[in-house]
Amino acid sequence: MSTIESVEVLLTNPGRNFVTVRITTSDGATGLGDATLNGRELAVASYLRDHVAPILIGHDPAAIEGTWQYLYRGAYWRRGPVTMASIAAVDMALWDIKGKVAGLPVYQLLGGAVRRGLLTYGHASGAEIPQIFDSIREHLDEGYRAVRVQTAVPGLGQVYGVSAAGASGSGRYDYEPARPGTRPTEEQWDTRAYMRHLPTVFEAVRGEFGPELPLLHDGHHRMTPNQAGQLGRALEPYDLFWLEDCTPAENQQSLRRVRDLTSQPLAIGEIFNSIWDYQTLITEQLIDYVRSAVTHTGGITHLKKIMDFASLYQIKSGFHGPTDISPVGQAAALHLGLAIHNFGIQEYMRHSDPTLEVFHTSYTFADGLLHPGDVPGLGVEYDDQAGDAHGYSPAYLPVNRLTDGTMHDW
Ligand code: EZ4
Ligand code: CO
Repeated sequence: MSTIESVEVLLTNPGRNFVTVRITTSDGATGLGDATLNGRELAVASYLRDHVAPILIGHDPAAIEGTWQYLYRGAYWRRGPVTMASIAAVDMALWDIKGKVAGLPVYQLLGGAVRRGLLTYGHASGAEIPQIFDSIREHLDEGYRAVRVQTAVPGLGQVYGVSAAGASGSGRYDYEPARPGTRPTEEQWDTRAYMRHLPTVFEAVRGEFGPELPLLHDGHHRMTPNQAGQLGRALEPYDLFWLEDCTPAENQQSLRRVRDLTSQPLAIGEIFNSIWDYQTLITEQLIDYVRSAVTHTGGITHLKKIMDFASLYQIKSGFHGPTDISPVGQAAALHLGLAIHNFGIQEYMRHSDPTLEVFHTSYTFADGLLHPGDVPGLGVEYDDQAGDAHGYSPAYLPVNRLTDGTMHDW
C-alpha cells in the first residue's frame, strides 16, 4: 500500500503571502493544497508543520474522508479558521494525488462536469462614476459576463473594495486589501454616508450598461439587519445578482430580519469555516449563495457537503475567489464548481505574473467562463525555485474605524 511519506509546508511571497502544503507518497505521487489565511499565515503554517505533518506520515493517501475525520475529530478542538484551513490544505492535496493516480481531473472524481464552464465575476471599482464605468468596461473587454461594483464614499478616504490604481484612474489593478508591513493600515467608515451614496452609483451603472449585466456588491459585514434591509430595498430597482455580507453573520438569526425587509438575493460565508456556520442560514433559506472558499472551509470534502445540504434549499455556490486564495485553492473551487448541480457563480481575479511563476496553472478563462482543465488532479504545479526566491513577509488586512475612532467591522 502507498503511504504518506512527507508533508511539506511551503511559504512564499511573490507579491503576497501564500501557504501551500505538498504531500508526497511512498509511490512518488505529489499533491498540493492551499492553506493561505490572509494576515494569519504563520499560525496555519505552524499548525500544519508542528501538529499535522508528524501525525500523517504513514497514513493511506487514498483515504480522504477518513483522514478528514481523523484531523477534525482527532484535534478535539473543532472548527476555527486555522484548523479548517489546515484540514482544507491536506484534503486538497489528497484529492490532487487521487486524481493524478487515477489519471483524471478532480472534477471527474466528483461526478463529472455538469456544465461547459463556470460563470465568473470580476472586481470593478472606482472613486467616481467615470472611473467605475471605465473599470466595468475593462472587465467586459476581458470577457467577464458579471461584475462586482465597489465605490469610494464621499467624505471618506480609502474604503473597502476600491483599488488604489482604479481610484486614481491609472488603469487596471485587481483589488488586493492586504498591505505589506508589520501592522494593519487603518480605514475610515460611516455607514449612513455609504447607504446614501451606493444607490446613486448603481442607478448610474444600470443607466450606462443596461438591464442585462449581472451586478454584484459586497457590504463587507458593516450593516445592522435593519440597515441591510433598507439598503437592499433601495437597491432593488437595479436588480443586483447579489448583496454580499450585508451584516456580520455570526448571528445567523439576524438574517431573518433582512429577509423580512428585502427580496434582494444575499450571499454570505467567506469568513465561515464549517457547515455549522450555515445551519440556520440554509435550513431557513436566509441566503441565496454560499460564499465559502475551499481553502477556508475544510477542503473539497467539506464544502461539497455544505453544497449538497444547500441544494435541498435551492441555495447555490458563489465561492470566494480573491487573490489571497492561491491558484491551488482556486483550482479546487473550479473542479468542485464544475461538478455540483447547484453552482451559481465563481469569483475570479487573475493572480499576478510573479504568483503565476510560482504556481503553474492549467485552468482557463474564456468568454467569461472559467474551466479547471483536464490535467489529472487539480492541475497546478509548484515551482520550488520561483517559490523559494520570495520568503514570507508580514502583511495585514486593514482595520476599520468609525469617524469617531470606534473600531468597526472591516
Ligand atoms: O475581504 O479576500 O469578497 N471578497 C472579499 C475579499 C476579502 C479578502 C480577505 O482576505 O470580501 O476582499
Ligand atoms: Co466579500
